[in-house]
Amino acid sequence: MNLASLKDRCTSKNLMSLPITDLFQPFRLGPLELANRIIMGPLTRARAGKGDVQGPLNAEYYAQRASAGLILSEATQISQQGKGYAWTPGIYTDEQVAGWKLSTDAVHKAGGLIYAQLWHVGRISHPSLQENEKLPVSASAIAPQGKAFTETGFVPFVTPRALETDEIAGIVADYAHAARCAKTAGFDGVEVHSANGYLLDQFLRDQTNKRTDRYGGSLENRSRFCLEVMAAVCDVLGSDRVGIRLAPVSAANDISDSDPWGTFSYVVEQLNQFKLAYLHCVEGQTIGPRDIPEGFFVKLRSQFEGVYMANNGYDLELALKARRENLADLICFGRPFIGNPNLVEKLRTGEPLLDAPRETWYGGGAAGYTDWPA
Ligand code: 8OZ
Repeated sequence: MNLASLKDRCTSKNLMSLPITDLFQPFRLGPLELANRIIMGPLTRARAGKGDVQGPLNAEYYAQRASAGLILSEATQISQQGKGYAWTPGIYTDEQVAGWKLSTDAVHKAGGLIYAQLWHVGRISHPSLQENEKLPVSASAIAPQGKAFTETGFVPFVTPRALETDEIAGIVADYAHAARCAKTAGFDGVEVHSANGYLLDQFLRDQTNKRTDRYGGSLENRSRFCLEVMAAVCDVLGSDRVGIRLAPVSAANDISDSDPWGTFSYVVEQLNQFKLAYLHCVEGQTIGPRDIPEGFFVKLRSQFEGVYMANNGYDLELALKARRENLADLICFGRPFIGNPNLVEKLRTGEPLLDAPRETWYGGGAAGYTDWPA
């Protein structure tokens, strides 16, 4: 179904004069006026250059997609320690800031808005991606199942080193530094990536956090790191330019929790103190099925006193339903933005979407990146 066919079905004159959906209508997000409620989700594309610096090609890619209501950048590491994949960009050096400035300028020139997604992968890394081949860090010394994506291919994950209690303040400071860098680079805000089994998620969930200090054990303790990061980032940018991403029921990167509802309803309640720009949830399995416990995200959303951004497997039909039933304020589209830079227009007119093959997703150059027809 597309919007054109939906309109065809409305025969009453009255109905025709009413907007069928507000999906394509402007939306106020903190100080920003989004052109529509369609968000380009964070998409790892692994095309950064030397020093994890983005360049003109990345700027062209983002500018091509500027008709999204808001672009969320690909996950971007806050430090070398936060890196877990080959060729992902950073946002902590002057060169990285200058590189990102090309993208934010290009997006703004094209009439769009862009947030940076701040990322620390924790144990989802490998010594070959770390400074001096150090061990990756996590809440506890528990190895994830699976393989790391390095410059020489996939290699098994290693057992990470558990962070010392007194190291955590330094990582909070790294997030604040990255937020300052994002501001200097011209981003309109930042999203803290606290989902998909990366560092903050490793602290939140009880399968990966076996700590006995003030960052482990109780819900209050497991949430402490994430909330400290949010406070620090809000301090830098103002909370109305800060969002957070959670994936409460996703098992991505070998993570789980004995009580996802207990953990994440607590986290969301605590997040209310900040008055964030939004809460962004991966509903179901990351890059996988929307297998959601009954009512989970409806309840979670009702607990959050702010804008709710829904993500995972959305197509036009599901997005229209989400707005019709007011299940979400903003709808994130991820993979469809790879092959359809003008996705918003295509959804509006019903033009068929192109499906970008998996081989184009990660790594490489312009092919499969900036050469999709608009
Ligand atoms: C796919 C490939 C590499 C990274 C995430 C940042 O899961 C990612 C990611 C996804 O959030």
